[in-house]
Amino acid sequence: MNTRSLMTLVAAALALHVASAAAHGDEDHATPRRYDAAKVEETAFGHEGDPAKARRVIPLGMSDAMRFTPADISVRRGETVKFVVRNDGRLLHEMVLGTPADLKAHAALMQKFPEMEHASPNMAHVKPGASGEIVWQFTQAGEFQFACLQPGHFEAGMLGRVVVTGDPAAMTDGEVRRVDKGQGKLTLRHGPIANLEMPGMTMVFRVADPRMLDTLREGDKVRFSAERVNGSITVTAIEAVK
Ligand SMILES: [Cu+2]
Repeated sequence: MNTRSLMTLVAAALALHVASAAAHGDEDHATPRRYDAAKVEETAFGHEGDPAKARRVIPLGMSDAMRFTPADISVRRGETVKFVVRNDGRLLHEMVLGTPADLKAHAALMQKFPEMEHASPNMAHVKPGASGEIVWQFTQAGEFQFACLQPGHFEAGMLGRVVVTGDPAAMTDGEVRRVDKGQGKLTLRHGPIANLEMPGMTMVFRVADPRMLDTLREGDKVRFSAERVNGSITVTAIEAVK
């Protein structure tokens, strides 16, 4: 073999290597998963959600300080949410949803087999500077977790909590006092909100989606659900009462 054909061979091998590395990156990071209702599998903490039914987007940050921000999330049973996870660090991070027992076992496995790579709908591996998504429907009430299972990250405390609260039908009665479309805010006089342990009062809420304000008028009687989302008391569902 002459030098030239050897160089060609080396170049070809390099190109192949680069191509396969890029393919790994692309398959589970850049390209969004395609939702296929026929392939959805139920777990103890719910199942992959239909992106068309995700009415709430929850942005999350991941940092090299081995933290998720926010690390505490509340959702309502039956709700489909879209987590948009941004990697603000310089290391690879991931978000894996599961039961505390699942995640602990999975983390131990990752310590043993650090090269292990897998992709399922409850996880998003995110390269530095990039964003990933998980669309999930929580079908069971309870306390679940999300963690980064890159070797050592879970052990360093890269862990968060999802509390799935009770009955989706549990709503609070209220009356619209003010609709502020510009700010995406709604003032309601309301009865006690059980899940927030809040007594009845008149207060300003954020709304999960500004479109929720489109049909509301001052004086309307409503039923609504409110939760703490990213530190703000937020109306996550609302309907007018005739
Ligand atoms: Cu991490």
